[in-house]
Amino acid sequence: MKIGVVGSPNAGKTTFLNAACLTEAEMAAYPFTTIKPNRGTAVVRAKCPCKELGVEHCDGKRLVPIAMVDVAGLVPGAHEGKGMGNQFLSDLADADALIHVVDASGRSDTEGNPGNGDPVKDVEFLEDEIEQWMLGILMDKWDSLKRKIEMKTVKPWQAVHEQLSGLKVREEDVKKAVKELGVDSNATEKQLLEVVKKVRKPILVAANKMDLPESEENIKRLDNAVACCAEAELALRRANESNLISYSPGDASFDVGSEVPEKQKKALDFIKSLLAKFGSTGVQKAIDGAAYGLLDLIVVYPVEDENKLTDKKGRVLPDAYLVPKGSTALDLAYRVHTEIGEKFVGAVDARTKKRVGKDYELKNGDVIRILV
Ligand SMILES: Nc1nc2c(ncn2[C@@H]2O[C@H](COP(=O)(O)OP(=O)(O)OP(=O)(O)O)[C@@H](O)[C@H]2O)c(=O)[nH]1
Ligand SMILES: [Mg+2]
Repeated sequence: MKIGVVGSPNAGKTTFLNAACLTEAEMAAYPFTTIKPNRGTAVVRAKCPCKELGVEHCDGKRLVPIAMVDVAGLVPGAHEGKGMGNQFLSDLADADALIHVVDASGRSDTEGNPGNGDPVKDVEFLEDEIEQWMLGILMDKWDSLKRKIEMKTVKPWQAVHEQLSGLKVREEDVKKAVKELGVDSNATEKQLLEVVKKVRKPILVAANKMDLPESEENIKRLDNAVACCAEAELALRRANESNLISYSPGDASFDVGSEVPEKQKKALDFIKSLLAKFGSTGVQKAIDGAAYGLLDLIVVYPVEDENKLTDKKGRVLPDAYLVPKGSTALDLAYRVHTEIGEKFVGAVDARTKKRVGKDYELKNGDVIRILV
């Protein structure tokens, strides 16, 4: 599973990635600082089953890894090559969901230069860019796909899925959209755009720079956006790494140690007041929202000993995997390793100690031993 971080130049995308992944990618107060994508591993919060099952692992707050990629800023017309252009959209191809980092202060224009921006318009144009980019990929091959449909070598939904499969669209979504919209070989570009709108990568809006005074009014106009301050999250995560404070991603507060210099204390006090107002920095809330809200993921824990809940080395609940709801025991086996998937003969639910088959549908928090 992978989250793509997108948005206008200078919106704070790389700051968001660095905060989420504790990476050191270059950030700066001018547009197009990022050209090549920055990659990292963020975390999704989950409830660890250790306490419920009476084993020693953690304090019950589990941080499950998820891949993240931050790309060059997108400007209106990016799908036609404007700004840093089209090829940068392809860095998003294998992202399952997108977090759109918007500069909620409106202090930057759509090109990322100082000026008057409108975060609500940013949300609209970005959705449009993503849709036009995907439509372009579909239209590129539509003539040959059309012939295949006419010759009945593929069904219309298969043709659309084949062409968009590199973009992580879901088969069931494509089937549903193509059926609902009655797409066949005579489909118009307009009709295909409607399909793309229904199957495109889901987007969560992170209204960034909430620390700036102009943001407050704008955030009210951004429906369903997560108010966010990437800069504050980055400061807290780094201060926690240096043992200056005690902070866990997504927390509503933090404890300040005695070693903190006076100047830093002031900055931390300001962040504390932001957290009191907004509940958190919003970065973790946005990531959790993408994983659970947009992608409907669940967390499962493979083990090799269903009684001790350990792997071969005796590590308790060593791994946690994010998988789509509806995944089966066999899907999990393949996720652990292709070879484990190929040798799969069954699985054991560690809670009930009952054996389950390949089609067993995993539940959130399941602890599973795979038998090979
Ligand atoms: N006030 C404020 N500034 C922020 C916040 N997040 C990022 N910034 C600032 O915004 C500027 C741009 O940050 P980047 O993370 O480089 O932005 P980007 O979207 O990756 O920019 P490009 O790679 O150029 O597209 C920097 O000066 C950051 O310090 C925030 O939460 N609040
Ligand atoms: Mg950047």
